[in-house]
Amino acid sequence: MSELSLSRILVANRGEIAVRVVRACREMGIESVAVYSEPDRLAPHVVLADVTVPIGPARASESYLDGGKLIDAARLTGSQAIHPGYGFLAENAVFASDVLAAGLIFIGPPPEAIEAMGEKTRARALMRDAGVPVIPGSEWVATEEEARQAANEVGFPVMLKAVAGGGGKGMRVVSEPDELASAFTRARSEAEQAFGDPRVYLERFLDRPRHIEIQVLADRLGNAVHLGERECSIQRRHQKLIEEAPAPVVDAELRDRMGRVALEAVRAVGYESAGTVEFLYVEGEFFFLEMNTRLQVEHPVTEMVTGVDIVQEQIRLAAGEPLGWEPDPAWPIGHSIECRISGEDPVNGFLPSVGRIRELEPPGGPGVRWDSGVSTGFDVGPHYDPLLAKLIVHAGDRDQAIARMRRALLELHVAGVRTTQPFHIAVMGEADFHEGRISIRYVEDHPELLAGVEEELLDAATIAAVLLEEERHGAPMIPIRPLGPTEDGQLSGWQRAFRPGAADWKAGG
Ligand code: MV4
Repeated sequence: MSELSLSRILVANRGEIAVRVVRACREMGIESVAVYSEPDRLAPHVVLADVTVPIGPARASESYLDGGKLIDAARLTGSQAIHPGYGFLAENAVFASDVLAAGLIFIGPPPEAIEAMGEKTRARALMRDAGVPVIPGSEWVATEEEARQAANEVGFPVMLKAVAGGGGKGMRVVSEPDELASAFTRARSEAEQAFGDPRVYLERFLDRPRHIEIQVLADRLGNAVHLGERECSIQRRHQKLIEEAPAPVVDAELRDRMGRVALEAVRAVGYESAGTVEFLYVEGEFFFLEMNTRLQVEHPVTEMVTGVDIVQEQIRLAAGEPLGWEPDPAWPIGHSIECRISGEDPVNGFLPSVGRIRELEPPGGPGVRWDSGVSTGFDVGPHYDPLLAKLIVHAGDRDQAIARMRRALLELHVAGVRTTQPFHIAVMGEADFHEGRISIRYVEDHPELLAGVEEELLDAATIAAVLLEEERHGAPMIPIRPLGPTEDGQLSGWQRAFRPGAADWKAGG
């Protein structure tokens, strides 16, 4: 590889993604600078970096969201570039242009591309003109009467969306004409509240679509490639829980079509760097939803099935290197699944769970990747995104990947903080998931996955063993081992489980 013009990068983030970027830097012979808030003083991203800079108190607005401090830290440390990770300032066009104005490289797209994709009706028009299929819908509608006319043209049910939207805020389904008046008023005031812009538009409402997205990479010379799709439907309240590549419903022909369309989107906004074009898929049709102008949480599943290091590519591209390679026609190779391990208690409505991580034993073995932002002894606080780590597996095909993920989840041991681990174990045993029958409503369609501990299934000996385990660990036990008989390899709800070797653990389904 030719000598890169970058020798030091400031990582303007924390947690697992900051660790991921630090790792990419080290492999490329680039020094990394970690920034940290007070409670993150001993966090893994700080421990692993070459240089560290304190940037203030826990409150994100005074640390990780303070663009001025981050740019000062880059100057102070002689960094030539800033990697924003995801979240925080990653899709803030003002921050991106402030970085450029300071004479630094922003490891991401041009600010204009961030801005163009931020305004939804503008993005839709841009995409439509580029030949990208968009969901049938309207421009922004100023009055209830305009909304009614547009809804009649599009056909009920419709969805009202905020022009300044994204992430699901200010969205409203309108099933029939009667509901339009109040939905219009509410959507506008919600949009005003959330974004300071009351404008709304409408689209035909798609029921139970799949969320499928295409990963792209583009250089500043106009070369662009796509790395295929990720299936990201399994989510709750717009937080993804499980992602995989390839998508069960996408064959080579559809991948090629979606990939071409994604590259048209890239061209239309003058995109550079790594990015993701999101689609809703329903019954063989797909429609542009939005473009994420950043590195995404779920990028590893694409890395596993292509062998491309997306973060290293992103850094190379930011340094001005040409893309310089072609996608391999053999992609995707095998199958990859990612489970997000977050500090949320799935038994209690995914309530945030905070506290000290007393014990942490990550899984290992063939095809297992553990991207974590925490270590034993770390205090998980309430200030930041609850994502603790990502468990990623790669195997020959989807069935093998599910078996491998289930095996890895059963090996994982976390004590001190409740996590989404048991939810994931339940999904890996659920029939619809096995059959690839998923949609954005998968979690609400499967309330049994959240049924919680079924005490009546436990006999006295088991309860005694569980209590003993809890006492030994000084904390509520994290269920990691499905207990009791299973039918056809699936769990009926997710059951109390305990550590291998702690008591009479039998092989589950
Ligand atoms: C939709 C939709 C159904 N029909 N648009 C949610 C976030 C926002 N960016 C777009 N979203 C949706 N738009 C139409 N016309 C359903 C959703 C949606 C969704 C989309 C992707 C991933 C998760 C989702 C969860 C709920 C709703």
